[in-house]
Amino acid sequence: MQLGVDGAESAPREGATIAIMRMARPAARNALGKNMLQQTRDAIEEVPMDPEIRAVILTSDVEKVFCAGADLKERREMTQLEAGMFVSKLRNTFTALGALGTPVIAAVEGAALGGGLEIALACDIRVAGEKAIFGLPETSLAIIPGAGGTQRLPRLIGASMAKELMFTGRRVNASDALKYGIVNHTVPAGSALDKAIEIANEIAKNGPIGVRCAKTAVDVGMQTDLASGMEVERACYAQTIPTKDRLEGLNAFREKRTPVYKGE
Ligand code: CO8
Repeated sequence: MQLGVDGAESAPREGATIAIMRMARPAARNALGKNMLQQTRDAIEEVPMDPEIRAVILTSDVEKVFCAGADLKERREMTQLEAGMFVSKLRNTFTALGALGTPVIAAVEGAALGGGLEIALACDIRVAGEKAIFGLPETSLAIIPGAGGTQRLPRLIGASMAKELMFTGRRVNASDALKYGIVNHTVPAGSALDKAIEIANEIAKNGPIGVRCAKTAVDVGMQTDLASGMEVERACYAQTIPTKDRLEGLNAFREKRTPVYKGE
């Protein structure tokens, strides 16, 4: 896994950048083994250190595969204790990705299976090339999704279809994934990253504190009842009031110019 920061050509203005995390383990089709998981964790921890990052894109450098899930060969060599610790780290790493303050977009080409779908589910937005394949095949291995799949998929697409996909382990194509609501967009094969960058640039033009607060309001609110969620929204909204960016937005509107948000 490499964390790169996209350069000026795709940044909407000086300062604002988009970080791109690229999974690159072709021999194992990006299967998440111990090393790759640690690298993923390291890349995630780097993101908050750069305040200019306005969006993160998770993608693959391996042709035709996003991520083949947990490394089943390494699993074979693990003791039960090691396997338990590994799954726990997998779960925590995906949660850390989803908990980043900046929006995270998964750009999926090819197979996103098992843990490969679970890491995409931990992202805020998913974009798929039309040859992408999605599935949670864990029950075909006599286990269950253990890195958030049983919780994030039903919240995203509803319990009934999520159960069908988990119970059968069926692999679905990009157009079905769009129909079920697993992905936000399907695009021609090979252009998922371009679409993700386009969305990231749209996000990066907006006030970063506002975007962060919106993410928190949705994520925390989705875990609670409506009345509590409204209180979460109120608290998140209040965080935007004292910011310089809010005044900049109002001034830019009055002066008929594009606002320049600094995250202050
Ligand atoms: N783990 C380890 N190696 C893998 C994995 C994997 N998940 N997936 C593929 N590979 C390896 C293959 O074994 C093969 O290696 P080799 O060349 O040494 O034989 C190489 O990658 C290429 O594989 P293919 O020839 O199959 O490549 P294709 O491009 O034809 O197909 C696919 C790519 C569609 C991704 C296909 O490889 C596939 O279906 N892989 C298995 C997907 C899968 O079932 N993933 C597991 C899901 S379960 C999960 O993620 C949670 C498990 C939790 C376990 C707990 C861990 C501690």
